[in-house]
Amino acid sequence: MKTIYSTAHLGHTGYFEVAGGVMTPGFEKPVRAEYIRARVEAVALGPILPPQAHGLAAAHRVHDAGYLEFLSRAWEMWSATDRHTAALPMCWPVPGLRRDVPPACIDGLLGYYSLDAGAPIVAGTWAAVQGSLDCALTAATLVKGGERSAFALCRPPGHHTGSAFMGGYCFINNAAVAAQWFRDQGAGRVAILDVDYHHGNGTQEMFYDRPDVLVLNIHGDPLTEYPFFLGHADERGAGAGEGFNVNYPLPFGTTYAAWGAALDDACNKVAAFAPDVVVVSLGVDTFEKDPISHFKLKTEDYPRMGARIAGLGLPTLFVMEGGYAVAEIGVNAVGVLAGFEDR
Ligand code: 6XA
Ligand code: ZN
Repeated sequence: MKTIYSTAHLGHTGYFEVAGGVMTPGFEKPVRAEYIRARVEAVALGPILPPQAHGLAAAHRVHDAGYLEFLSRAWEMWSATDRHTAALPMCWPVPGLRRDVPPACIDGLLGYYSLDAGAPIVAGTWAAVQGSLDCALTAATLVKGGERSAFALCRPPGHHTGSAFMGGYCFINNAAVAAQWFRDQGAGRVAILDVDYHHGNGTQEMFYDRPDVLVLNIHGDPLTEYPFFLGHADERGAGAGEGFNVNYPLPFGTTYAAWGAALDDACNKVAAFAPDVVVVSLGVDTFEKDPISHFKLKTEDYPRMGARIAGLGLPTLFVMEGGYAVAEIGVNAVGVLAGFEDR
């Protein structure tokens, strides 16, 4: 399996997040991707290749134009106000406030276009975001060209990003853009299987009323876990998309016994849908030692996960999402890919 990796991610660094009420160095940091890349090399998974530049046309298919314009200019606008720390929002248009008049200043726009204060923007963020998207689209091109699978080593991740907001470390929804790109390239049906610990709210939002993209999420129950406001089992899609969104919210402490049963059910639904391609939002924050998550998967569970997905016998694009136990992130993420390849 080929891995697509961009050094552009290295510039998205040097920021803080609020965790437990305390300013904390970001859990989503460059070493994550570097350890995964090192593990890909160590097990000789296959070649590691740089992405081709794709521009933003594919992103415009699922993202709001005003949002992408904001993202591309956010650092320039923020630093023009003589602030040099990461740009973060502090005020949001919750129900009861107006959304019809977009603010004309960077502080207002940050809130207007975000879910939370969890997607800090620094000088290198926009280049990293574009590099991450390029990794997804370059890997998608390999799969479209006939490879059984490919691994987009994306950083920053993407699945919390909706059509017009950032959040949860995410800026452009790499998996969603790739899924739409497959459709635009002629795939009739695409399945997105999100195995990250957190619900992929952005991906769900983008395809919620569509029957051509089946979205399945296995994740921490939003009653007690981020992103809190989406990801319940009764969210089954809307209109023509009714029945084409499937959520598996699971409680804190979930081990592979229950997690694997959800995966089994999800894979059966994917098989019945018979997509042309599967996009896996691959997060390994389900790991028992993850510092911000509460599932109890073990390192030996990740190859089993990969083998079950391989059992679908479908072309598969893996897109990296979360995972913050950095010492084990390479072993776990590449464990899924090696399990997929049955080695
Ligand atoms: C709250 C937690 C953000 C979760 C990010 C993640 N700041 N999503 O891993 O998959
Ligand atoms: Zn996550």
